[in-house]
Amino acid sequence: MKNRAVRFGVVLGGAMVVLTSCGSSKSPSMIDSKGNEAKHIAGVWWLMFTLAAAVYVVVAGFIVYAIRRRHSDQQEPQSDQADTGAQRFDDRMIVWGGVAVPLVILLVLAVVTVRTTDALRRPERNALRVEVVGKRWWWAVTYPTARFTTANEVHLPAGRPIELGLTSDNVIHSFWVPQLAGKLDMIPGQRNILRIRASAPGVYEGLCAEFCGVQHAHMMFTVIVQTAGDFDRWLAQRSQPPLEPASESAAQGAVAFNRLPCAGCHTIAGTQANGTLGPELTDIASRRDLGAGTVTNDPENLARWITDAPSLKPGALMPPIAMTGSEVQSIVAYLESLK
Ligand code: HEC
Ligand SMILES: [Cu+2]
Repeated sequence: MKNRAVRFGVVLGGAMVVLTSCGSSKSPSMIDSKGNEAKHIAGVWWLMFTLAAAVYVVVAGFIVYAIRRRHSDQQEPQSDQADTGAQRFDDRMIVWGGVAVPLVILLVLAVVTVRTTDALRRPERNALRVEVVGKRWWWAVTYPTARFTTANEVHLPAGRPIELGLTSDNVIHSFWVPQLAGKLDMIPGQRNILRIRASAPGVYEGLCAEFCGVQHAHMMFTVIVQTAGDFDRWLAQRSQPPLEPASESAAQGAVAFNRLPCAGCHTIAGTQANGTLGPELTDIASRRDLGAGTVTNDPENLARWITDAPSLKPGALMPPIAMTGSEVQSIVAYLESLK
């Protein structure tokens, strides 16, 4: 019985370590930090983990000790004198182990947490501003310096401080890139500031961390961190409107796009399409996913998405749209040309 309890404790402890530290490419771990802010947070996490593990080991030790003592007490009852001695020991343990030590641990954690939170909020000069608005269920991303908007992908330069302005025009969302920074709520009518400095180029997964409706689970995004040079080139290229459709089919697609309801909900820079209910499509061909991480962006998924988006993302606020086969073909060709 005693052994089983101990074994259970060890297994539970081990399982918790494994569960909290596991991460895959689509669900990254916050302790695998790749940015300044995430490193601070991971530091606090490790401190908490170490202290909690120490407390766990000590408490488990006492449980084993208590079980043993009761066993031996039953076999050979102690004298009265030994009993009062044990009582005094127990009282001291309650004062130290039950009050003094927890107080010190909580105090240390409080100080470290407050100092870390403070460090994360400190404004940095010449930070690059990027505005992100939480939508249902996708992300509008704007670069005010370049007057360029995109969706569901955030390009950032490595090593440079970034000021992300976060807000929402519907319900509350929460912006979270575990490997780069802590999560921060996106609240209608308020602009919260999240500071990020990514240490190295790479692709980092982000997600909505506040339940926001039926497709909350399909509200993901990608952060693409580039070298400063690559980023500047990307931004300069994005600031230009897309080229005129080159192929016959793409040109027909552009016409169909404006005739069908698409243009009322989507913007394509340099054209008459200027709707804002759906994601900007100016650079749709260069984006990795469709529907905020729901499916890969390839011609097949694109064709299915534009005719019946809710079949891929139930509840999506883009209605199924009736089109002829050739309209679908040409619109896909047009969207594929928007790089
Ligand atoms: C009523 C508004 C509305 C109309 C009309 C509409 N869309 Fe959308 N569209 C949306 C919304 C909202 C989303 C985002 C859905 C989501 O991810 O939850 C979207 C997403 C998309 C996406 C995926 C973008 C991305 O980055 O994930 C494409 C491509 C797209 N629409 C193309 C079209 C085309 C082509 C048409 C016309 C045939 C069209 N849309 C008509 C609202 C609309
Ligand atoms: Cu959300």
